[in-house]
Parts: sequence; structure tokens; C-alpha cells
Amino acid sequence: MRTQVAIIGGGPSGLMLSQLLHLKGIATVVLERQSREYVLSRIRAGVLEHGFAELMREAQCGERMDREGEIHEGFFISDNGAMRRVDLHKYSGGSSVVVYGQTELTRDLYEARDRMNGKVIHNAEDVQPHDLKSANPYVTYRMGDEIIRIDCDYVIGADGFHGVSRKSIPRDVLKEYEKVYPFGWLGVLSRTKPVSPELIYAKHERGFALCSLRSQVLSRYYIQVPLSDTVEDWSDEKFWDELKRRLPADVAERLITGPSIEKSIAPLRSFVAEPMRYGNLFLAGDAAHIVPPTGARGLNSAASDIYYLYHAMVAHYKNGDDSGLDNYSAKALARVWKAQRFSWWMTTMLHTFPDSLAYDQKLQDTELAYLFSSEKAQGSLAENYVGLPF
Ligand code: RFL
Ligand code: PHB
Repeated sequence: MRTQVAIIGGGPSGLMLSQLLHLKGIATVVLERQSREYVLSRIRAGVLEHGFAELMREAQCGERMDREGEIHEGFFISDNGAMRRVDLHKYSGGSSVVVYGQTELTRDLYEARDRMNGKVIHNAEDVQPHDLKSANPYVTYRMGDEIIRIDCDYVIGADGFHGVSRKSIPRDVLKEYEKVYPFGWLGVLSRTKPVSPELIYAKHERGFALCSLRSQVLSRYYIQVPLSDTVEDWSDEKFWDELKRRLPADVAERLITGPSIEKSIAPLRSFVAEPMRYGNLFLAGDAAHIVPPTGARGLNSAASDIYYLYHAMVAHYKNGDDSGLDNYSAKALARVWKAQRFSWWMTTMLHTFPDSLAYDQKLQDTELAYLFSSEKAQGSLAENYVGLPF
């Protein structure tokens, strides 16, 4: 088989790039290790920045997002029971975010690929990129007993944090930066009316909590838990009780509970791999960098990688201009590190750290006090949360 761009990973990054390149007449094949059902069963992001929503529209995938997604112009931060609103719209110069689940967005991308007869190969086993430094790289994968080879011009590693692409870059080339937080988020999805029309990020001495949503009938809640906890430690009842304890009393009173339809624990980690290009391999999204979810940046950072790669590929194939490809790593990383900084800041400000000094706690309190005393500080939060320009 031959294609122009072989894409490893059929998550949002890989599918979005495939769709955008297809619309410009550039051929791609997407190789996904899992089944489509499995990919669509993962409950992840919920908040899309403006630039991401624009990219969905450019990919001709924005129709359902525009119909069913909710525009949010602010969110709340509660501090041990006291709620303050961050006015994103006011402080970002009129911007906002779209609340639309990653599951739905991925479903829309799959459907668009189907409509256009895009080649997305599921259950591709033992995917392996080869000869990445040569002008003729290729990717192999296994289907049952058969090994299949795809020759291509470029390989895109969009296979998430645990994928094979990053690992195929030699150790002496790749530099990895990592910070692991001493806690995780326990997330629950429930078919209940959300407690608040806007998200609530709750700082509490018992630990952080987040009230989010997917629609007016589907709620997503998270609580900070120790890394040693497992899902089995948390019955629904115990989860709801703990969530209520971390929310302002009037919010807790309004909270409608119900059976969880999904419950999972995600450890919190910051990670960046540099450079994001090795020969004719380009890393994108979680394959190259991850953030703790507190700033809602993960998927949005993937989107900026895809935006840069998309334009670089189009310039290469249409105009023979390779400057975008040559600058990709530096350009993508500059924005990635800003998302890292913001996510670290939000995480540090809002979580309870097991070994923090009384001094650290005073600084944390002061951070929030400063934030709400300064329009400039709220402006900084808002411009980062709605997404820095690509
Ligand atoms: P993905 O989604 O991990 O997709 C990678 C795909 O590659 C496949 N794969 C392979 N395929 C072939 N061969 C191999 N060897 C392969 N290895 C892996 C995988 O099966 C998978 O389908 O990466 P991608 O596309 O870069 O997308 C990144 C996002 O998924 C991620 O950044 C976000 O979900 C992060 N995130 C959030 N981001 C936001 O912008 N806003 C949010 O509100 C937000 N909330 C979250 C989040 C992530 C969370 N978790 C669970 C980590 C909330 C949570 C709880
Ligand atoms: C979510 O709805 O899953 C979500 C929203 C905001 C975040 C993280 C996760 O910061």
C-alpha cells in the first residue's frame, strides 16, 4: 500500500489531521490499535477552546458541535465554600469556550472520514514505523497473521502517551521533561442534570473537585484522590458524599445524584518530549506532551499541533515550501510549554498537596486572593483558558 501521510493513532489528533489533509487532496491512512467502539467508550475532555472549534468547522465536522455544544462565557472557582465567577468573555476580549465531549467530537470525525471514504484501519496490531531518517519511510502493522506495509512520505505519531511513535525516536535524540503529581482524579459520568450551568472548579482542604457537564442531562464530576485509590474503593454513594463535602453548601444541596455510567481514575502528569520531529516522523498531541486536566488544555494543545502540521503539509504538497515542516517542532513546542505553564499553575493553585508546608498553603490562598483582586490576573487566566492564538 502507498499513501502520502501515514498517521499512527485514530484519536482526535490523527482523525482531525486526516480529515483536513483529505479536504486539500492529500492522501492519508490512519492506523488505530483499538476498535472504534473502544475509542468511543473513553470519556475524556469536555472543554474546547475557540481555535479548536474553528478547526472542527474547517474540517467540515462542526455541524453537530455547533448545534449541541454549549458556549460557555465563564466558570466558577470556589474556595472552601466561597464562589467567585471568572468572566471569560469579559476578560478575554469577547471569547468563550465550547462544552462538547471528546467522545462526540471523535464520533463526528469518524463519520466524516466514513463519508469521504477515508482509510481508517482499526485493530491494527504491532504498528511500527521504519526508516524515518530516509526519504522513503514506511509503516508496518499486523492483521491476524498478515504483516502489511504502507510506504509513505511522512509518518505522523498521533498515538497518545503510550504509543509506539515517540519510542521509535532514539534515546540520545529525545529529551523528556516530566512532572508527576502525587494524586489523581476520580471521574464520574451520570445521567443527571448538571448542578451548575457553568463549570465549578472547587478548592477545598479535603481536596479539589470539579463540576462539569456534557449536556443538560449528562453531568461529569471529578474529585482529587490519592494515587493509591482504585475505582473499587469508591462506591457511587461514597463519591457523591465526598463531592458534596467539597462544594459550597448551597451547591451541594442542589446536587442531583444518580448511578454512575462511567467511573475512572486518571493520574495527573505533565510531560513534554523534545523535539517533536525526527527525520520524517512528526509527533502530535498526547504522543508528545500531556498536562494535568485542570486547565482543560490537553486536547486543545493537540489541536494547535494539528493546525501547524496541517498548514505545513499543505505548503509542502501545494507549493513545495518546507519551512512549515522545518519549523514545526519549535513552533509547536513554544505553544505547548505555555499550556504546560498554565496547567501547572491551575493545578498548583487548586489542589491539596499531601506534603505542603504551611507556607505553601499561605501562598496558595494568596494566589486566589490576588486573582480575584486583579482584573489583569483574571485577564491572564481568561486568555489562557479560552486558548492562546495558534
Ligand atoms: P489519544 O486520544 O490518546 O489518541 C491516541 C490514539 O492512538 C491509539 N494508539 C495506537 N494506534 C496504533 N498503534 C499504536 N501502537 C497505538 N498506541 C496508541 C490509541 O488507541 C488512541 O486511540 O491522543 P490524541 O489524539 O493526541 O488526543 C489527546 C486527548 O485525548 C487528550 O489530550 C485529552 O483527552 C486531555 N483531556 C482534556 N483536554 C482538553 O483539552 N480539555 C479537557 O477538558 C480535558 N479533560 C482530558 C480531560 C484527559 C483526561 N484523561 C482521562 C487523561 C479529562 C480527563 C479525565
Ligand atoms: C471535563 O468535562 O471532563 C473537564 C472539564 C474541564 C477540565 C477538565 C475536564 O478542566
